[in-house]
Amino acid sequence: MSRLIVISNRVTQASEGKATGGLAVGVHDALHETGGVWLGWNGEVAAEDAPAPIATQQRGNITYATFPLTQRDYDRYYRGFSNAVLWPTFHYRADISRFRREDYEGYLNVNRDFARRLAPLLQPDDVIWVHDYHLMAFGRYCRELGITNRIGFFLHIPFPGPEVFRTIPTHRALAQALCAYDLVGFQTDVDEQAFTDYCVRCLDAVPGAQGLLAQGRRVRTGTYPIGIDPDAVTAMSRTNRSRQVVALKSGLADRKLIISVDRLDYSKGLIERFNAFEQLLEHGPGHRGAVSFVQIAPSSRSDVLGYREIRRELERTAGRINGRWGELAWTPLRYMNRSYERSVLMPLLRASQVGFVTPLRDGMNLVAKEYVAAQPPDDPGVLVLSEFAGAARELEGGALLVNPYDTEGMALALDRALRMPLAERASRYEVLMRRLRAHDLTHWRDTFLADLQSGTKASPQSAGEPAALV
Ligand code: ADQ
Repeated sequence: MSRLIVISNRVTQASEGKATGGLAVGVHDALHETGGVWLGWNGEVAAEDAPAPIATQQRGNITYATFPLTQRDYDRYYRGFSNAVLWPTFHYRADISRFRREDYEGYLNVNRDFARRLAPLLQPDDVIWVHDYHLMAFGRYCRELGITNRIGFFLHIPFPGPEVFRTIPTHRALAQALCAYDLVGFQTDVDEQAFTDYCVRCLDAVPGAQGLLAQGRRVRTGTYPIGIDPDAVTAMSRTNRSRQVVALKSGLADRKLIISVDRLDYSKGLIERFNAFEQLLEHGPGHRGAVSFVQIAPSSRSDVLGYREIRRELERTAGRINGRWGELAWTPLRYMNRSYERSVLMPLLRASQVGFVTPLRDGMNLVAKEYVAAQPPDDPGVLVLSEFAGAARELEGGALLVNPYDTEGMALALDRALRMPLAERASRYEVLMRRLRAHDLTHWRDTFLADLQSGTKASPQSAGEPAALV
């Protein structure tokens, strides 16, 4: 069996207790089975401006190959092009994108640097799996270095419609760079179609049974919705011995609980959600004093422009809602700008009657899936889910789908969820669990890697002409 090499912006080591998210867990599982290397940034910014050497650490059959970024790379590649251009634009927020040529050049430099660091570690049969928007140009640089191994790329976030993608001044070079991969995977068929449409319209690509013929080579595309390990989530949700969970339950008394868990980000639709909760109170007097809403949203990327403003706006809105509706014995909305361990989060999801997951745009949204798996089968809660989360494609029919731009519609869905009879909740839960099991994390990993390995290996001739990226 080939060795697996995983490349991602950040490398997290499970044994240090940091690997909490879907990507980290999925990558660890994949690597444990085949053995291999995980290469990427160690999360630190080096004091010196010269690139630091790779530090390798062997744990079992996995080699962690990590390095710090220089301050300049961090500013341009990470804070700049990745998180101030690609992240907003791919979430349909071209209006807040801040394109600067030097950031784009920094992005390319780091992508090239990742490829150069990988080259000496490679063996001929290694299969390379690259993750996410930080590394769209990595494959192209590997080809320039003469690397012919199979290289697959998976995009964890949405791929925007062609007209939105075109707002990035270097859109063409980015899409051309993606065509250097053997397989480009997306969360949903909508994302895959958007990429194909762009390539056909702007790169004169020709779609066919074997993938897109673009830039003188074939690139295959596919849809691989990322999943969770439902049984692991269920098991973790049952161990609610934590002090915080006990305190929350006793504070709630007999009140119902609506819960939301996100990273603090403008794509997650937090303000819209707060406003919908307020409408529920305004138009449903029966809910006043009878339901509490807990929003957990720790800051992420707080040094990227715009994030501090969202935090302030959320604090203002939460304060206003509590000031208007709160009573001495009841705080309607509790907004917590801090993170909790998964061992606390999963029991919290289980303790709530409604999971309120309403991003304005999301690649998948694993919290939606975790909410379902954390429910007690004999008295499950209801998932209220944005139709613009990738997860909605799979969870339609079981979750109550809402449009996050429709405040009234979201309030009505909350009302319906809070009053839903047990029989309907149980049958929706059954439907959802069947889907989560059929498309779990193992399925995601195995289908992507099987497709990557089944394709024809790139030959130096088919690696295509390296095109200028600037
Ligand atoms: P994220 O935007 O981080 O991920 P999401 O999928 O919801 O969003 O969460 C990933 C993981 O982080 C989940 O396991 C979740 O439990 C955890 N998490 C989220 N908020 C947390 C919090 N407040 N405290 C602790 N843990 C928290 C990106 C894309 C998503 C895509 C994933 C995986 O934006 O659309 O689903 O990658 O592909």
